[in-house]
Amino acid sequence: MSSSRRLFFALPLPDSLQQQVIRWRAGAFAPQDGRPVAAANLHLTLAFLGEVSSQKEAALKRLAGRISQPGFSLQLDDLGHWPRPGVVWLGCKRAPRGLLQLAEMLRSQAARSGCYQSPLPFHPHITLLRAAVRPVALPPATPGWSLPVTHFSLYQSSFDNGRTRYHPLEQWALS
Ligand code: 2AM
Repeated sequence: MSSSRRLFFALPLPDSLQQQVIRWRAGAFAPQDGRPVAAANLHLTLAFLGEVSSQKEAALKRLAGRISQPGFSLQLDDLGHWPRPGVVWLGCKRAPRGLLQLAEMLRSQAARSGCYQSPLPFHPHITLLRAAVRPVALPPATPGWSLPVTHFSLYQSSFDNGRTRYHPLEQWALS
């Protein structure tokens, strides 16, 4: 019987940006606003795959390796709160074409490989706080970081000892 893992494709944040984001977040939100996502878990999801068999994982990795597109940069200049899933997020006011193209390619490869894809439009975001179900006073602006995107990664999501961890499994360069 083949094992399966919970997987998603995402953009990682460089360590320096992770640290900048968590320092800013500590001053921008109150403890009761929500549960901060660990620095190492900050990412921008491109395509959520769900539970994937090892055979399907191998096929999705082969398809990801065939993606050929240039890198791009992303202005992290937007903030929002979705009370229903309880998420406070950092995103971009205008998603660059390269980001939309990459997410669309990975999502359509996933759908064709039998991974359910939400019919909701892709809304690129980095989750900052979870369990944010009550109203949150959002800061008026972000510090205006720019994320240089030179590669994308496949992550495994696991839950051990009461903690969610995202392990990067493989990455592919954009060139
Ligand atoms: P979230 O941060 O908005 O919760 C790993 O769980 C990543 O996949 C998270 O970025 C999460 O988005 C996203 N994710 C989890 N379940 C998902 C689903 N059913 N559809 C789309 N994205 C999902």
